[in-house]
Amino acid sequence: MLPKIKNISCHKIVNSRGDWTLRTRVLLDDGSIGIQTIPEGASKGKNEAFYLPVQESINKVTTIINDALVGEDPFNQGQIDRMLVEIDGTPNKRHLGGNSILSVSLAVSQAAAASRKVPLYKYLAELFGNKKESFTFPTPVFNILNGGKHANNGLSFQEFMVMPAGRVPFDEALEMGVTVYHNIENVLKKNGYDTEVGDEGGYAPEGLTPHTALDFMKEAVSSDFKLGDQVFFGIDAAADSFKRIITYSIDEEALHLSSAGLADYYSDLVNNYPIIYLEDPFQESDHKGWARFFEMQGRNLMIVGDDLVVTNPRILEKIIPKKLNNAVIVKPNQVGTLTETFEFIRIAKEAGMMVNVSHRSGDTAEDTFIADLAVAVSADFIKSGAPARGERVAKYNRLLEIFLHEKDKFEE
Ligand code: 2PG
Ligand code: MG
Repeated sequence: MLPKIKNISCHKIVNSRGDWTLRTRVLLDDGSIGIQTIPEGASKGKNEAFYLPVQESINKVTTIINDALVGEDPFNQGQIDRMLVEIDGTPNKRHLGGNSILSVSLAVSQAAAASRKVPLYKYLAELFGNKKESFTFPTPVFNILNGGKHANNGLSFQEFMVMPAGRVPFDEALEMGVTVYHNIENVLKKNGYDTEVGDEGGYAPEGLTPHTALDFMKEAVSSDFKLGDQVFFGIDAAADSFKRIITYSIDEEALHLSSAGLADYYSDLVNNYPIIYLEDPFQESDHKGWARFFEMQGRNLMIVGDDLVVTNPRILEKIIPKKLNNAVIVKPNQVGTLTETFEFIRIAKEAGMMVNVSHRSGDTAEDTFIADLAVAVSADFIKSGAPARGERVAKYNRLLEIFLHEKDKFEE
């Protein structure tokens, strides 16, 4: 007989930012267990699934959701997620909470994989319909300098990242990230800057501007790699956080720019630094700004929607015809179920968009789900912050484990 869901329990734990979050456990009647903790963003998109206060969320998981799902088939992920969405009954999962729903949705998939005795990425690949013989690995995008809402250092852009060129083997990519991370620490020290870190493990000294940040990155990369050949730059501007009523304000350079002015500012950066990736360059509602910039730079650059599309398949469908972006961020907790996350990825791929699976700034070391997810769906990229701090490296280390397993086919 196929196993059924026996019990769903949940308790609170502390995340990387010192905030409470959920740890949900799904038990099957064959003894298999799936455990999922839930990340939380700081620079959230307005249309993300609702994050219910943690105690309320625990109550929903252990009463309404547990009562509804006990006895259900854990291998029918589509049905489980449909039930969760239907019981919630609101457009943004306000009733049960996106956090409650996601914790159960993902924990069910983990319990199912455990019951089948297959690694999670293989089970997820099967659910997604990825029938590849061998898995491709996402290119990691390492965040080495933090600003915006992830630091308190007056730097407007949220994330300054380095990425290897093309598809280098994952172990080499990780080696590059680690080397540049140490190099930039030395560059900062040499130039008299502090080396405290922000929420995602990147350095976050006061006194940086976008230009000095990129100059220091140039120095940090150039000592070991060919800049613009082996290693490129990426930025998550998270523009919502420096948008004032009318202007985009880069206060550290005394700039108060219109949307068109900001597009020119970015173009200038792209002409002077090897930037190939720009995430949330404009506020999510500034579609005119996105469209103008996409027209200018869409052929040269990955223009990545995060807050713009919030992993929501219905929102992405409306955005595609507007020609605003050519890549998307995938964060399961923005939408709340595994099935909707898969649907979003499918739509993005069909539209020819690059896919970057992402952590959140508040995260846990226990949660490596996005590593397995990125491999399962053959995502182009993964971003999980700096190659430092437990909750960030847990994902990279899990990818390394899968990579070595797939490469050498060693026994799990
Ligand atoms: C982002 C994310 C992750 P947060 O904007 O891409 O880096 O930040 O989790 O704070 O929304
Ligand atoms: Mg972002």
